[in-house]
Amino acid sequence: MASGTQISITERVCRSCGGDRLETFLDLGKTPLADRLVNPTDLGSPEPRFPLRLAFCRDCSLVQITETVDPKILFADAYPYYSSFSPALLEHSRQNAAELIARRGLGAQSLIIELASNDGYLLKNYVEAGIPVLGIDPADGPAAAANAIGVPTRCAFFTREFARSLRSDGVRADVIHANNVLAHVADTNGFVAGIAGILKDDGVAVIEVPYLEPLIQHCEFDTIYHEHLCYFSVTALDKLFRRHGLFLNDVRQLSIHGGSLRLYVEARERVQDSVKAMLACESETGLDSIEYFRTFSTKVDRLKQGLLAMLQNLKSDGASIAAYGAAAKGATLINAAGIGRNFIDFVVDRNVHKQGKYMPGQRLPICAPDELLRTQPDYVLMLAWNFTDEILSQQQEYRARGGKFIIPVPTPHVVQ
Ligand code: JHZ
Ligand code: ZN
Repeated sequence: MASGTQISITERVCRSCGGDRLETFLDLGKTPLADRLVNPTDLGSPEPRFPLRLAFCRDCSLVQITETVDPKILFADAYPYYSSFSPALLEHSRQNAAELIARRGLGAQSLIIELASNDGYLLKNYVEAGIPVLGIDPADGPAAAANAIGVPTRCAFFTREFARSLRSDGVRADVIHANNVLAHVADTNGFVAGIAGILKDDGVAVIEVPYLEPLIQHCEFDTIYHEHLCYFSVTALDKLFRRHGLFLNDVRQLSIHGGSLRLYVEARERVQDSVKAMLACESETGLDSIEYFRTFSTKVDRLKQGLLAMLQNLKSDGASIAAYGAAAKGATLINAAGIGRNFIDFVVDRNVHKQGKYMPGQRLPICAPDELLRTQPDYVLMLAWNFTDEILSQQQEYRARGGKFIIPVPTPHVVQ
């Protein structure tokens, strides 16, 4: 990491509305970057750590972290996340594309753009149907993987300026996908303005974001890390899009990633009941007020302490424990709770780009999943708890031999 350049800044005003009434309600301390896995050759050097604090904007209700780490450091260099390692995500994406193709009569005359298109996991469905696509992603490894499977992808950050240059080349999209990226961009308004700039008048932006409500209700605090700058409610999103002449017309709740929203955003206002109902529900439950968030920090502490107590008991009974999923959220969990080699022998992950490296901070070694059958630890801490069903069904042999999983959220519990 380059020294001497400014690699993080602390924000004083809201990322969306620019208001200065930000109120911090959770402090996870200084943590290393969740997706910056440590190479074996770097084990001798310390990792940079950055403050991780969550705040609520009293003006527009947006929940956000207050530290912005330089995106080039977060995403561009050796970014290890490849979407295609999850069969469930691939199926979720296939269905999303198939439904839009049918509903909107997309064909050879259409253009589909995906922002943060990663390794082409979603756009490949359109390519197979003969529909022109353009992927845009700043991470060179995943972008190269997409081009290699025939998904044309430009390796770049999507910004207001980039959108302008696309538009001046005559590029305008019928559908813009942006999954799990809106929360990641430092210039939230520039990104949304860029979408407005390249969406056809009758086009739709189909955007997926993790939803704030289950994060708070199910204590999914480990999904908080420096890549995730914003944590969205429908209330905050509605305001954000309107500022750029776009309208959140339809919304669906999805179970993926611990609870997400799929947003249908258009240039023409025709707000459906789905959006009206969620706005009403959020104002009823208080998601638009700081009071709702006041107890969250205590809940997080309770979860961390409960998990540590469980691991300590198992260890003192002589149990061996591994972990599943070198997920970014896993890095937050182990670093915030202080779960290191004293508890966990190794982490397994199917992503070959992660194997052979070490989890940030706690430096747990990452191996291939067959290590579980080779060493048969007594317990496995499920760091990728959002894929629990999928992983449990893959691990039937380990479980049949007596292996058990510890699921950390919403409250730590064991499954046989
Ligand atoms: P996973 C990522 O977060 C990164 P992470 C990113 N910041 C984001 O926004 C969210 O997703 C949405 C592995 N695995 O996807 C793959 C198996 O080994 O929950 C992953 O390394 N076997 C962009 O990193 C990890 O687990 C399996 O069968 O928290 C899961 O990480 C499956 C299903 C996954 O997200
Ligand atoms: Zn705000």
